[in-house]
Amino acid sequence: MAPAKLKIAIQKSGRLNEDSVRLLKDCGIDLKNGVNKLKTEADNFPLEVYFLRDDDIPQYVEDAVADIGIVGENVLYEKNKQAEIVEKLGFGKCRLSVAVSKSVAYGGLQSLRGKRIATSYPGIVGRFLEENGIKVDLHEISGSVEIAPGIGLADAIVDLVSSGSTLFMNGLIEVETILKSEAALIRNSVLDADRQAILDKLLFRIRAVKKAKNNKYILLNAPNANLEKIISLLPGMKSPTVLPLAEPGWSSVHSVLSENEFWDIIEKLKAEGAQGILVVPIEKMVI
Ligand code: PRT
Ligand code: ZN
Repeated sequence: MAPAKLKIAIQKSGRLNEDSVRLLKDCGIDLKNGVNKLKTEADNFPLEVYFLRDDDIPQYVEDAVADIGIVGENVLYEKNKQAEIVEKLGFGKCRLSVAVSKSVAYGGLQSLRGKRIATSYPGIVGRFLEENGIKVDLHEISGSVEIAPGIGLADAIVDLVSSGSTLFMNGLIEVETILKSEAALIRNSVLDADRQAILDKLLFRIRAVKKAKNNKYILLNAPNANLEKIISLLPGMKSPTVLPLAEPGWSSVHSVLSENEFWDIIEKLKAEGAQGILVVPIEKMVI
């Protein structure tokens, strides 16, 4: 019998395609014959890749046509299929928000009662309004939702927002956030032992790639007199590496810093006399 392969569904083209393919590549997985097909496989990992419309991915994963998939949380929740999130992936970040014309004074959620609301997300929006006990006139439209208020089709819209420039260009302002979303790895709830083992291997790599992206490797020269203070500023994985420099009284210190605390710590290091600070990206990080 041929060895088991894990089947993954990713977006064929669109906002999540490039990052999904890059994630696999960063995990050391090389796809055969490019990506302009319906299906391909990896040369060096037991993975089969299906390229699909994002809207179809939750259904394919529920039906076990694909074992796993990469899709926006917004699509997963809208489709309401039996598929679990295994890992959030940190790209495709956006929010599903209510927006109204900037010329309207917005009086809170209750003011939407009885209003016409246009959206491509009737499932999520319907559930949200029901939970809040608000009845509206919901219009499902499949695209260009942002023009609905301007052409008199709706009083408000619910749409995905990332930079906010689409809303701004259409004279709309964001007034409520219903959902925050990012791309997520989803899975069918039942996988046989072989496929589960492949998924575990893939997840191990994905987590190492994610961790590396959020961290930087830092090298600096420190006067020995301030070494203890400088070391105390560095979180490191265990403790920093300290090596003597050729110049007496100085040491070279190496450590790992997370992106979030980066600028804050650099400033403090400089204040303690650190010099020649180098910050370099990390490709993979396994701890
Ligand atoms: O063809 P297929 O069906 O596969 O793709 P699609 O056209 O349905 O989806 P696509 O490629 O546009 O988006 C895929 C996923 O990217 C979405 O499901 C979200 O999870 C995520 N994502 C992240 C976004 C955005 N950011 C986003 N800004 N999806 C859409 N937008 C649109 C939004 O609808 C609005 O029109 O961008 C506009 C707003 O952007 P800003 O930057 O002007 O605010
Ligand atoms: Zn779609």
